Amino acid sequence: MDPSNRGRLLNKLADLMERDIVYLASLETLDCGKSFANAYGNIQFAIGVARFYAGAADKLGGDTLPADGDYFAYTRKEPIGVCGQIIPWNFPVVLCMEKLSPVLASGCTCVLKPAEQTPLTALYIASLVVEAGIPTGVVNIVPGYGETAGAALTEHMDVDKISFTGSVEVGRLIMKASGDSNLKKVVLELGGKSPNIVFDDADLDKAVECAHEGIMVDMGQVCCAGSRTYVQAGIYDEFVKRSAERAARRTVGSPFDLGNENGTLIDEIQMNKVLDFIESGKSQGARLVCGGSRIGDKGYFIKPTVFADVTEDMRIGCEEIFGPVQSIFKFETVEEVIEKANKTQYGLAAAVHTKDVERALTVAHSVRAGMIWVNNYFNAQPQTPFGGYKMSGNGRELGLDGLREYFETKCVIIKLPNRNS
Ligand code: TXE
Repeated sequence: MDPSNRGRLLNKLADLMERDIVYLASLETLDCGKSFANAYGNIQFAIGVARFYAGAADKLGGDTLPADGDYFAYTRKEPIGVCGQIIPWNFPVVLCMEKLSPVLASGCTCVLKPAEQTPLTALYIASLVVEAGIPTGVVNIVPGYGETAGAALTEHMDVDKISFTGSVEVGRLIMKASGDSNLKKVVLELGGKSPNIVFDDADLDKAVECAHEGIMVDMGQVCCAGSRTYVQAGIYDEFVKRSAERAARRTVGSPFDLGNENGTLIDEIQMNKVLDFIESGKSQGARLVCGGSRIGDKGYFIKPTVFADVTEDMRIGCEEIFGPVQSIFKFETVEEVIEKANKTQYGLAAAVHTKDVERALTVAHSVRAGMIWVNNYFNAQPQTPFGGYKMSGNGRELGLDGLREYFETKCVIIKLPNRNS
């Protein structure tokens, strides 16, 4: 199919998602427990991703190369082929469209496996794929469990690429499965322990709010959550006090009630994992200043929790919690905080809050992470590449970098009768 036609079909899919946005957002809320407002915002973002890649479908080409001698050389961008795509439960529609859109734009095909906890929206999107007129067989959505359906994709000899978002443990299994089968290309988007650094000169109100949202949104079940809040000594006590007050005000309850900022965690397993981290924070000497327990005994609601005086050797200071738990650390100097920020196996995101542009850039360029936010947290756009350093993964999604991951580069070298002919 012509690239411009692929773009048209992708735009048609985006139109249909826009038409059914309330239904999709309701399904998403029902399935994963995130607030309806967030689910709605997520789907708007996913539609933006589809439109970005629809526009890009006929834009990425190869190069002509300055070859030496009597040769003419150029590159072609060819679609990789069949892509296995495995997604988790925290952003089902966003991740579905982050993976489907470049497949359609590039001319690949895919088999996408949603998470076992949240298959509903991907299945509904499958019906919209049909309605949009995307040819049968191009997009295949296959719900199932990880160890069976997911593993089958990673081991398959006819799958050319796996794009995976999920845990580090499963990321390792996927790399191994690739090595044991056909060495398929693997792109991984894994976890994080992202530092959110606040200097003395930052706008305190904005920084407190930003750090709060950076860890509490979607109950903290976000790979790039700001799960280590580093605060400079001069404002530390005031920052801790205001963060505790803000967390105490955060509304938690039915995700369909528009007055609630947080809904429920995904399931009992995740809730118990987070409660276990909270207990470890208490027993390892962090200072609990807000929350610290489950809400009631029905559903999987956890009180927004804030620990102060956290250090990197505590479990809550170095492991991914994936829950509404803010960990606040104290620091004195730029050099010290850069060293601490980098002292992690992860490298997904980081943020710095300061009015000093030189300091902001020093931190931005010294922290080894794929996304750095200055005086904001979480701003991701369809145009901006997203992905991690170190054990947060490899490859990129979103932006043109994300699209390039779906192509092979073929180089054609032609012998000419004469130099410069
Ligand atoms: O992830 P899994 P889980 C982190 C977070 C969370 C932890 C566990 O810390 O607490 O991981 O969550 C499929 N072969 N993140 O258990 O198991 C599975 O079916 C192929 C961070 O839900 O990694 C699902 O579709 N596939 C993360 C997907 O992998 C397999 C988001 C993710 O599940 C498989 C989610 C296998 N052997 C959790 N086993 C992020 N980066 O945002 C499982 N799967």
